[in-house]
Amino acid sequence: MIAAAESLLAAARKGDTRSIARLLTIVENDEPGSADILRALYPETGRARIVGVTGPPGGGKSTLVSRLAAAYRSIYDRVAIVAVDPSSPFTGGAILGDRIRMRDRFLDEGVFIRSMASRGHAGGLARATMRIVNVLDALGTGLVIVETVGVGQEEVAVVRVADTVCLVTVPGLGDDIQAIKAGVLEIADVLVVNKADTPGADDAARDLAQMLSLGHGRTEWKPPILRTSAQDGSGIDELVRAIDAHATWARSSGELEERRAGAAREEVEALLRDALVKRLESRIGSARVSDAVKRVATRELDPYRAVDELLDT
Ligand SMILES: Nc1nc2c(ncn2[C@@H]2O[C@H](COP(=O)(O)OP(=O)(O)OP(=O)(O)O)[C@@H](O)[C@H]2O)c(=O)[nH]1
Ligand SMILES: [Mg+2]
Repeated sequence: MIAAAESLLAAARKGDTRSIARLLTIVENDEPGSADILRALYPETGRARIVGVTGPPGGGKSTLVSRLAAAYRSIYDRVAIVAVDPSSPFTGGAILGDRIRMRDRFLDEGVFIRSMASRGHAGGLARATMRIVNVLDALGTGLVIVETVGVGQEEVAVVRVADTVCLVTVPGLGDDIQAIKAGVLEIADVLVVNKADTPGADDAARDLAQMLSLGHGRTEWKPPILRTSAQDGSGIDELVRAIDAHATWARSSGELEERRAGAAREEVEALLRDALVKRLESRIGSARVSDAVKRVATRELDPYRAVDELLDT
């Protein structure tokens, strides 16, 4: 391992927040040294619980996540929040402001907050998130809560790595609630109607129950539907109990093992693909690859033939 990464790791293990932040930046962006760091830490991963929180923008996810983190601090010495912010970390002033407010309101030094940009990660957002979670896990974080906006495929992929996925909706979405249906409802283990202090929470819960009844559960787990107000804190204890109940079920049913095996397979296959492409390109020669790409672009060659020809060399 390069010396800089080694000393960073040593400082991070002692709990130095700046070193932890730097370490996370290296693995998030897959900078030089990233693979070495993850290699060194991997044997110590797999201990942290991972809870995913997703849902439409502005639904109160960050507020709810802060409440959850505060509640779980009675069990875990260290809790981390990893928030995938749709805006850039440099322009996301409002979000950062929110987070500082929340830290003041609910959180103590035992909670580590990390924001990630939602774009620009080599190999995808879900893998970058998983690298961050692994580092936090190895550094002794008992629980990592991952927050993403549940809109795109990539965001859904992010929370799929969680042991328990919470889908947060709000009253008054009306027909818009259909928008969250695709992909997200299928992976939700716990459904939350947040802002239950505002009108329409019963309707929202009923709509969710109806949507659930249409789907065919992949497992025998029946996602409970809870009402919370992250603002005043009501329903948070029940939510914690529901998340814990799912975690207990996931452990005993083999679901947890299956999810973790799925994540491990995806990571190994992704690395294998990267390595194979690199190795093949260097064997074939990048000039030949570029030439084939050019001929595909000008319709002289179809992409299937191009690959056949390149592999034949
Ligand atoms: N009335 C009410 N307002 C809430 C509740 N929870 C959050 N809010 C407010 O809703 C707004 C959005 O809250 P956030 O926690 O930032 O929501 P978010 O889902 O994280 O938002 P994005 O990350 O931007 O998608 C804030 O003004 C919160 O104060 C709640 O339970 N009731
Ligand atoms: Mg948020």
